[in-house]
Amino acid sequence: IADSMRGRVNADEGTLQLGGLRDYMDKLAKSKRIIIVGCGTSWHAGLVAEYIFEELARIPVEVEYASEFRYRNPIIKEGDIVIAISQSGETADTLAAIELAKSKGATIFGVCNVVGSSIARATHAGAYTHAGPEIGVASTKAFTAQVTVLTLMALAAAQRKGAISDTLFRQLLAELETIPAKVERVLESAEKIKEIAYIFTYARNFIYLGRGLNFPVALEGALKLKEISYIHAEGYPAAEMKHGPIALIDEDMPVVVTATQDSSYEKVVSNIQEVKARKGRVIAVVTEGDTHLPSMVDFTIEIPKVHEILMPLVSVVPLQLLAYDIAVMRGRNVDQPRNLAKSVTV
Ligand code: F1P
Repeated sequence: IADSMRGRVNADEGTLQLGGLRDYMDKLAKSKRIIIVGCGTSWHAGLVAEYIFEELARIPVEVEYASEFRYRNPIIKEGDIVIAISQSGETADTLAAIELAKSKGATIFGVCNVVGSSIARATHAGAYTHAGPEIGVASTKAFTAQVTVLTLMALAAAQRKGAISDTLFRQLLAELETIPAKVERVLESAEKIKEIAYIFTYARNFIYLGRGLNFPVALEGALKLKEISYIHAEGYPAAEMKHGPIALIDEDMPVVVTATQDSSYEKVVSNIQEVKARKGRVIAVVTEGDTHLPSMVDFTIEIPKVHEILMPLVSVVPLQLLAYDIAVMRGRNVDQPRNLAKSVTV
């Protein structure tokens, strides 16, 4: 995160500047619609960005799998901005989505990690995440870095169009600086997460739930478990559970719920009650000091209090660790999972 921010943020007379987007900031702030494309983890970062752009900059956002976008005939209007997110910068579906959007006149921004990659070169402008090389195939720090950069983009656009108060703008920028220390605090729970992983090492299925900004985090937690431990896992918005997945819940179903104390806390607590009433085993990610949930659920993992807008940067970490520990305990090669390639170029 620190690397993503370093060099990206230079306060010029109190205005947030993002190097690679300097000449395009007006276009971004004035855009009528943003379309975000990406695959896998990058798509999840896009879903987080949808909440943040709409909340802070009040620009409508659509998020689409690049792998689907390229196979339909999307309606692109003048002034549309397409943001393509890719860790490797080489994903074929994302590259094809860019070419399609470009041919229809959209302005393309890239959020990539690899400097000079094919996607970075195909875009009009962009911001690098500078997260360093991902050692493993499954994206982890790329997610955090992508969300950081997208948050900075949303903040810069919001400030430029006057959609955000100066107080909130400054508060979020200052809080972003505290995220690395908060992530360190989450890592202090590593032993506890390992104990939980041990108990569920041989579970056959998992459900992940979250609301608001924690919904894409639920998707990402489930994807990490699938990718590196090969356990079937599904992520859902917590409120969607009753529309189907609730039928799956019994005493053999671990349910990972991100239940941090934010605007959706009460609702998530009632979703947890629904799971417990059906004997599901709940692992809840909770805010430090929550005295209510520990007595309701089977296991809790505490994370520090974070502004709701920045929550995914912290709440994703225990889910990444849980997936990692389970995969290691199952004897999987976490860096080179079967059937996966670092960049999917076909
Ligand atoms: C997209 C992605 C990753 C995933 C795996 C396969 O890559 O789906 O999210 O973890 O590595 O590719 P990218 O476009 O972000 O490089």
